[in-house]
Amino acid sequence: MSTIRFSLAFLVVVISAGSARAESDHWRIKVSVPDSATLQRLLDLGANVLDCCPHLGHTHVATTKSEATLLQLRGFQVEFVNAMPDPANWARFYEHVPADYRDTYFNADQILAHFEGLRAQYPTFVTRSQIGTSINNEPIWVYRVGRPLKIGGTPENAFIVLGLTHAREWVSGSVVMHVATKAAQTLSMPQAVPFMVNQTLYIVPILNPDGYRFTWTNNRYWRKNRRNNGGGNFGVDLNRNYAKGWGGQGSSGSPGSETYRGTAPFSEPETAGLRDFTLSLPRVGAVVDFHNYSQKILWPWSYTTAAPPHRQMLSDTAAAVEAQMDGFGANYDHGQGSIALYIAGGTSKDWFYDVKGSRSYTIELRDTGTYGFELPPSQIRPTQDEAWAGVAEMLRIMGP
Ligand code: 0X9
Ligand code: ZN
Repeated sequence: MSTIRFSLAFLVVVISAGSARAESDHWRIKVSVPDSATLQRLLDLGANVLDCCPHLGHTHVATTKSEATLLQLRGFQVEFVNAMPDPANWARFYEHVPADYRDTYFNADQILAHFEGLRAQYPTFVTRSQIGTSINNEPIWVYRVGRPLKIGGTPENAFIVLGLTHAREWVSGSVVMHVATKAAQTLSMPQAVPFMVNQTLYIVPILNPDGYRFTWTNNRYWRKNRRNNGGGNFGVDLNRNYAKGWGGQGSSGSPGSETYRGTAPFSEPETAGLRDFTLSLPRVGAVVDFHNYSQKILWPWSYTTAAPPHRQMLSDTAAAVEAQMDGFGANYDHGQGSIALYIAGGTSKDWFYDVKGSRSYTIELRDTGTYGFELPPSQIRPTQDEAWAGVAEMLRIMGP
């Protein structure tokens, strides 16, 4: 009884403190999770938890006003963070915004149109090919940004860049547009020699097109692809579907889980297409899989806390990249994925490192949790700038 009275009093404070923002029916709240029983209760209630892998301490949850009240009535400690547009209507929220990729989020068609624009503007340096077809039959494209291939020379050193593996991590799509744009612009300048000599960027703007479209039309917080797993469950976590460490800790065998690994390594057409494309390349010197959020540059392994064979090289590279990325108002960290973040079997960076020996990274972009996946559009530009600074440094380090 006393809990309920306390909760109701607390709710009044919450609403009045946020009166300007509380007009929206959709809130982001912070729920304290002191122990695993509380966490389990929260998950059992079907709360829309915003952190990928909820942990003790506190976790962000997307709710309606009445769901927030309900949580409080059930004894959860909650705190209002900010108001949000209706997650099922995110597209409408961006409809009226002028379309510059530096200042606003682009939907799937707009992102692909941007890349097509680059291909039209820089036909010598930008080409594309299809690496696969998604579950819902959408082509998955890779854009090659580099100098024309020289027949018979040293095989080019490939640098693979991935965007939008996780559907709700929108700023990763903004960042890969910028990386492609800067690289193409720089290549086309006469003074660009020796920029990207014998190096080629292969950029997959949207690895998970079905999931990404779904975040614009149905659920802003969708993470996985759109595989129908049966029993009302959808989606495989593409970043638990790679072969290295597949099935291990930090992934789930339950089709309803946010980290569902799928029925087998590369069971998904999105990852299988990327695998085949990667294996067709003679050399892959670097890979960056862009995600958000937490401002971390993560190197292998993810699947184990054991050190990778090239630990020093991976760590030194990450430190140099971090030094470049830190100049734009955000502070990044770097570390081994399994240690600096958490153990996760079947992720991209372990597989690329394993099969190609690449300098392989997951870069978790902004922020550190204030806005999380709903990073305000005003932060797109600095996030793009720091990501390009990081990629340019990686190009310098990886060599021809
Ligand atoms: O869990 C993931 O797939 C990544 N984080 S996210 O919040 N974007 O979902 C991290 C993958 C690599 N991480 C580890 N090495 N643990
Ligand atoms: Zn992610």
